[in-house]
Amino acid sequence: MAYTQDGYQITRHVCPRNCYDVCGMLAYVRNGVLEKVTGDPAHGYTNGKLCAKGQTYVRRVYSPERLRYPMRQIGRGSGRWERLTWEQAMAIICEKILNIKDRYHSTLPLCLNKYSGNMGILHNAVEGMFNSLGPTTQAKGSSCWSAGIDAQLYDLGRNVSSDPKEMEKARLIILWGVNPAWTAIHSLPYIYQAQANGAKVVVIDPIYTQTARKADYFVQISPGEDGALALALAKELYESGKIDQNFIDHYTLGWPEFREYLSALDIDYLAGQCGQHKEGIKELAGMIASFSPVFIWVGFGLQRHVNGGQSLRVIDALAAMTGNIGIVGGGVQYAHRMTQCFNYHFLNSPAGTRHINMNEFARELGSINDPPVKLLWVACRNLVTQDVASSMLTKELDKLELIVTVEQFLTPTTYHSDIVLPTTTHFEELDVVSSYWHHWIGLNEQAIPPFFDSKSDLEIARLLAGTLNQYREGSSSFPVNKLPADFLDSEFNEKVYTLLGISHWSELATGPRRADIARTAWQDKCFATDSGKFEFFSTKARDNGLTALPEYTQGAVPNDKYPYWFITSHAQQGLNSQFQNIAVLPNDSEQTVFINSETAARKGLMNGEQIRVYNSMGAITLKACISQDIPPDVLVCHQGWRPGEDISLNALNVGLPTDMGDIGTGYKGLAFYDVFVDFEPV
Ligand SMILES: Nc1nc2c(c(=O)[nH]1)N[C@H]1C(S)=C(S)[C@@H](COP(=O)(O)OP(=O)(O)OC[C@H]3O[C@@H](n4cnc5c(=O)[nH]c(N)nc54)[C@H](O)[C@@H]3O)O[C@H]1N2
Ligand SMILES: Nc1nc2c(c(=O)[nH]1)N[C@H]1C(S)=C(S)[C@@H](COP(=O)(O)OP(=O)(O)OC[C@H]3O[C@@H](n4cnc5c(=O)[nH]c(N)nc54)[C@H](O)[C@@H]3O)O[C@H]1N2
Ligand code: SF4
Ligand SMILES: [Mo]
Repeated sequence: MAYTQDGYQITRHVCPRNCYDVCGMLAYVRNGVLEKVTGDPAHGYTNGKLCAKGQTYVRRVYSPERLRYPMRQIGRGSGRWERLTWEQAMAIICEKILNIKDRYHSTLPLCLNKYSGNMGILHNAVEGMFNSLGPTTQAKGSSCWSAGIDAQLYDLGRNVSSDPKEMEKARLIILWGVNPAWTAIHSLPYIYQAQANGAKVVVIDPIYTQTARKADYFVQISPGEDGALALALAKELYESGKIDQNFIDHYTLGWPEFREYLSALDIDYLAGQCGQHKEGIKELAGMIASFSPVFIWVGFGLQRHVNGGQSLRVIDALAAMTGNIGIVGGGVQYAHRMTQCFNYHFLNSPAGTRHINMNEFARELGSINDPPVKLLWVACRNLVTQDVASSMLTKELDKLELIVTVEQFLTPTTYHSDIVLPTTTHFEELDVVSSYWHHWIGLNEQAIPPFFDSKSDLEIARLLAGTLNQYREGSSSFPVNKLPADFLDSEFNEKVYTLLGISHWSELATGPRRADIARTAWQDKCFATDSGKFEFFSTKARDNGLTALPEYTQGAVPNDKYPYWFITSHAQQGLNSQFQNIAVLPNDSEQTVFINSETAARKGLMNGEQIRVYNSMGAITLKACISQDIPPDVLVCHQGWRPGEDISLNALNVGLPTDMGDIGTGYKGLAFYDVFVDFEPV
């Protein structure tokens, strides 16, 4: 476990944020105080490095703004917080739970909304706690990756991806709707290595991003039109005979139908739709044909559109017809779920549990009855900044009888809550975290005692269950006497141990382990679809109301009234709504909207002026930054939350669903970037 060196106690950790990188880290503790945090050189993907956010962890742990005690707000939104003991907080919550049960003869009015603030497996204790009460109401689905997950389930049958290090062996890397220079920086060394080996890098994005600046070619695509571009490329390759007939014949299903579909397409039309010249398409097609292996990394940004799933299906098809799937250094990489093989005991919800779509949360709260939701528990979730339709959401929240939020900071969500419970960081609790991008799994040991009165989500679950049972025996079946280590024992199984090559999870204290899964996805060409082939033609998709073939589906487009896209992609110095409240990070001190220089000139707008951005959902005021990186019909803001700022970018977002998502995540995803606005100088 922990070892000592130069007077420090050193423990191992992994960053548990919802981040591609899930970095390995070492914590240096002296006299019970966390003094520094470094990257863990034993982590084979992050290799001892951390991003700027990771470097601020000591400040985050000891931030003066960190919550220390349970608190009650005297009047929601008043900002008048009263300190409570855990006993008092539990008494208020337990009395309310029992009162609601008595009034409704049901536990369904108790609702949980938990998401991705901490991705460690023991944080599922929150669901476990809820499941132990009886059938409750639980927000399910994902606001992040659903459309892309389903697209690859239709085409390939399972969510598998190659080891990111495979990029080094590519000859052409296409970074398609992904911005790793900000969102996955530890993948950059692999991209640089590929470039050093002679590979070319293409970035396809509506924005000239930091990633695009590192590329050899940049394709500035119209938002939501990746399907048009991929089909135009596919048609061009097919017509020039640059396809891999051997791969098609042996490993795919439905090529004749897809070929016929391609024949009927018009490249000029498709080029126009995605904002490209035909010559550019020919050039890129030529590169795909001559630079195998082609490694295509499709990001989450690409699929945050109403047709996002179709776009990814077409990209899969493009890779398959050119034989770029299942080869070393090639493939279409999106995200994997290969290390999600723990027991997940906490997630077994009892019969009668009412699952609601987390992407329709405000509407669901407003419409479900019989019985209605009365109590909301929020954990690992900054609902008010991260969820859509913010105004509708806060109106619905205001109708609830009790809102409990488990947090580290006073976020906009706590502003709408009655009780706030302070929670620990990953230096103060035991846990295990895996990644959806690289293949490593690591341990969070407990380095320091909990900050003031804070408790982990697991400890809070134990406490709540125990207190409820004291109030009324049999209220909760949560195993209150089990310790965190016992819970880890029951989450691990032989499959995980074999994957990691260890016999007990505590061995992870000597270093994270790479799961023993194929470095090259689909190298055996045994696909997990019903046919066992790569499916150009998917009966499953057709049965689910979609087109069987990956077809061109036009996306949502701006209109005369709201002529600009409003794209709110992920920030460099934030991780969703986290970190930007830690005031040491260099940029983004104020929410800024980036605007094309010609558009700004047309509107008589000067750099740094305040503008009002609005649509039928509402209006927000933001500082304008004039930029050459943004197309004329797009406004860009980077999502996040800074204390003292009363801005929710999602106030303008009605929350259109994506085309896919229900198979892999239970519900369709969110077309976060199909938002249309107009603006005016203030
Ligand atoms: N406009 C816009 N909105 C978006 C997106 C976008 O691109 N644009 N992206 C969407 C995507 S991809 C995602 S994944 C979601 C993410 O949405 P969330 O999952 O809500 O994201 P976070 O901001 O990472 O975390 C929420 C809160 O968890 C808290 N937290 C951290 N650790 C713990 C813990 O151990 N226990 C508890 N109880 N709380 C903890 C943090 O302080 C933070 O306030 O946002 C979505 N929202
Ligand atoms: N620094 C940092 N790192 C993060 C996060 C963070 O908030 N900050 N969040 C984490 C999480 S939860 C997630 S989901 C990932 C997200 O990370 P990414 O997968 O990189 O996704 P996004 O930032 O949503 O979008 C990536 C790019 O897609 C572009 N894009 C938007 N629409 C389109 C389109 O129609 N076509 C194409 N081709 N491109 C388009 C955007 O302009 C953006 O540059 O990052 C994770 N890592
Ligand atoms: S936020 Fe992402 S890149 Fe930064 S330390 Fe955490 S896992 Fe690593
Ligand atoms: Mo996400």
